[in-house]
Amino acid sequence: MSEFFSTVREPIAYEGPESDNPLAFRWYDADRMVGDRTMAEHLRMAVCYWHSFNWPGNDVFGEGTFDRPWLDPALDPMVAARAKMEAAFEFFEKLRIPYFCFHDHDVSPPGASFAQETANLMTLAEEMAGHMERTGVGLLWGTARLFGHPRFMAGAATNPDPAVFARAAAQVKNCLEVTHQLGGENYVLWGGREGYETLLNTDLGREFDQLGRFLTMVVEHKHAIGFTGTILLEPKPQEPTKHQYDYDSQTCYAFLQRYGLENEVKVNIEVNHATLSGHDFQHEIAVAAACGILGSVDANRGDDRLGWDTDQFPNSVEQMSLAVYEILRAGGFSTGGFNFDTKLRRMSTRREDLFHAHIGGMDTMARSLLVAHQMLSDGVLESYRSQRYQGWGTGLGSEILDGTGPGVSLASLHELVAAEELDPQPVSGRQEELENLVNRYIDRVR
Ligand code: XLS
Ligand code: NI
Ligand code: NI
Repeated sequence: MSEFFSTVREPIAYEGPESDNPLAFRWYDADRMVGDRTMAEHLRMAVCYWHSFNWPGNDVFGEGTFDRPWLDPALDPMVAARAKMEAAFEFFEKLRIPYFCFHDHDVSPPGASFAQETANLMTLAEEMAGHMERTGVGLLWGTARLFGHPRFMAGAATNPDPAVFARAAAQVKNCLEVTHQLGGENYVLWGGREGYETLLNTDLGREFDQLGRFLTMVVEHKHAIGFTGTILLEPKPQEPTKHQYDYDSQTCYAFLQRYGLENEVKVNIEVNHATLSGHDFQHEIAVAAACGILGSVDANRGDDRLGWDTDQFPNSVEQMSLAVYEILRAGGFSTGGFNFDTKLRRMSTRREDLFHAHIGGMDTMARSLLVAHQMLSDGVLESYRSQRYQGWGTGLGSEILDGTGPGVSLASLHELVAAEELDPQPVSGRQEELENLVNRYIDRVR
């Protein structure tokens, strides 16, 4: 196919913060060392196939507005999938993004039968391997679309009909194997319809067990085929269902523990899902890190005034810096990365808009990385924090934690308080001072 993004002639280059070229990076300098890794190695950014190439720009009230010729229903589906793939890889290469992510049905038409669906996916995955090899773009993660077809309207693994569970399992087997073949680094399960619309017809306990069983089978198959990537759940509280079981990171952790999967499965945290669940993004990252299940991130942003998943491109360094800080504090990504699970606004109809959107997102992540890394390496927040908890490292604190000495029971603590008339004094949390400190880093980083 001829060039699709013909107004962008060259790969996007780094030109520095003073550049006014809208088609250049001002902060993302892939090979710049930040501590012991390059920016590219820290951020491991990915473009998502679905919003960027498979969505025509429709909404519940209106039709598609975008210029995406391969979405024309009159085209043969395999021809259309190939044209889409060419355009997608042209975009990845020109943007110089190291990774992408996909759902099975983004890259391959389902066809009329399951046999057809499987054959299409295997054929197109092989062609995709060729594009990956040619461009050097890697697969951050694959996932199966278990929420689009009407058969999944009442859930996939949590469907009242076991045949739907079986169909979903078969689809995941295909997609997990393709992800493995393509060298994917993770496999994601977002439970789009694993939840309920009304409790009047729902057996919650049964559905939890079905979901636990499904995930166990996915983990077993991962080991059976030798896939060494990470299996990730993607928490989201609702939308499309009224209530989704993978509500937030802490809920996912409890679920994983209940089914004995907490050492096998991690989470893929999405910014806009975090805010929908009533948390902020930094909170979700910090909880996942504290539970040892921080896997990967879907980078985007919501709208403060809207209660749904608007999937806008991240553009707040202030917000992102704090989240990246939590990620670095936890040791950084291993198999995970930042996937732009983001979509253009429906009026952004120029082909080139996809570049502007991603350049802004990538620059936001890069600048946030610089802020977070500087704060962490200067140790300023960490020294406040360790000072605040220093009592827990020795003496009474460690005796309580170890269950020794006066820390052995409520009764022994009662004795201690009575004998010594313990009367600890409140200590300032210094929140505003710390907030000002963070702002100084945001202002100064270069
Ligand atoms: C939807 C989810 C979805 C997953 C992949 O809200 O973010 O896009 O990331 O299935
Ligand atoms: Ni997502
Ligand atoms: Ni989402």
